[in-house]
Amino acid sequence: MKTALITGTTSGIGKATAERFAKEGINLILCGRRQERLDELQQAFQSQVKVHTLNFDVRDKEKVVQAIAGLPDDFKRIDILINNAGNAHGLDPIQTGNTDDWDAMLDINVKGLLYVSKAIIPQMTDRKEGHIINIGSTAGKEVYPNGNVYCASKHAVDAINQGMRIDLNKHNIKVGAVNPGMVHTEFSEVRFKGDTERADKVYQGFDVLKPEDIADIIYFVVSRPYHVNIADLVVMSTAQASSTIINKN
Ligand code: NDP
Ligand code: 8X3
Repeated sequence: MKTALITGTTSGIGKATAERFAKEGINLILCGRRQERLDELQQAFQSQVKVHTLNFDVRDKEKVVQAIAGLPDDFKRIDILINNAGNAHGLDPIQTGNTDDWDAMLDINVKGLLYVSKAIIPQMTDRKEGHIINIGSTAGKEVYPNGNVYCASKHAVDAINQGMRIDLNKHNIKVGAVNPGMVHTEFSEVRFKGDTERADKVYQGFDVLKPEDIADIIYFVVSRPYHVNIADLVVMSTAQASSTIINKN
């Protein structure tokens, strides 16, 4: 049985992916900062697979290292890493952007992803086997108005995904990105700092992607034979043609 460590499993895409993996018999290391949600998920999945929870902020380099180094024996071998934790903070033009928001997006989406990867990659290179999936975004392919720093963070994920694949190639490690367009999760609620009315409007009037749609694709990616690596995948709702062109009713 394989073991996957998924960051950001307390909500949205990470949670749906954990649910799907549990159904498919993949043991789980669930990560996030909201312990009560991690506990609920552990309760829900532990009749299907082995589950361990890790509570750390991906920004905290020491905690990341400690959490992964301290995994119990049954969970020490990580076959699949899903770098999913991430978010947007604000949607402001560059000239009035909030520098704390910028720090949060770069620290979580870019540096956090690197810290978690650095803590796990050595065991994969030692074994000459492992699979890393980086959750990017259409925002990592295309910049949209007021998306400036969030888009920069996801362009960085795109570059890191390519860099990881190149550097880990000789170690036989699979590396790929899944880049979704809009998915209805807590993403916009976080971006708009709890303004649920504004967040809901983002997804009104069109058939937006659901977290389960992305979980399906992530499971497809991890279930290919070892010699097949999905390197870079972009997925949008049928109603969405680009970050700004959406066929709303
Ligand atoms: P959600 O807000 O629903 O989930 C985000 C997850 O990330 C939560 O489980 C949260 O857990 C975790 N997280 C956030 N900050 C931290 C942190 N500092 N340390 C540890 N964990 C953290 O959003 P989504 O599911 O939509 O987002 C998941 C990924 O998908 C992100 O990388 C996002 O950029 C990307 N994405 C989302 C799209 C969308 O439209 N929704 C489209 C394209 C990409 P907790 O708060 O418990 O720590
Ligand atoms: C999240 C999708 O379009 O809100 O990455 O940036 S979008």
